[in-house]
Amino acid sequence: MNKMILSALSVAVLLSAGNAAAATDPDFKRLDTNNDGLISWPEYAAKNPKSGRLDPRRIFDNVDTNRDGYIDPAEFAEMKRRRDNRKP
Ligand SMILES: [Ca+2]
Ligand SMILES: [Ca+2]
Repeated sequence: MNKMILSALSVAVLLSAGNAAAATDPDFKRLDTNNDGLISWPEYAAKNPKSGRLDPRRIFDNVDTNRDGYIDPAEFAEMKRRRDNRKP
């Protein structure tokens, strides 16, 4: 019994450590519609329809730096950091 609680706790700690970067970021949560902690291309595309010159697929691929097909919280935080640095 205690062992089960302990392992559940360590899983929770591991998960929160891995997603610490942006798991609580409301922008990330808005895009992660199924709440699995990753933004998939369909999730991104649903919230970012193609408009004008901006191609959401190119933006998505740009943010997905390790090319696993998902934007994780660290990649999302890095994208926001780069975007904020561009501001004057
Ligand atoms: Ca998701
Ligand atoms: Ca990725």
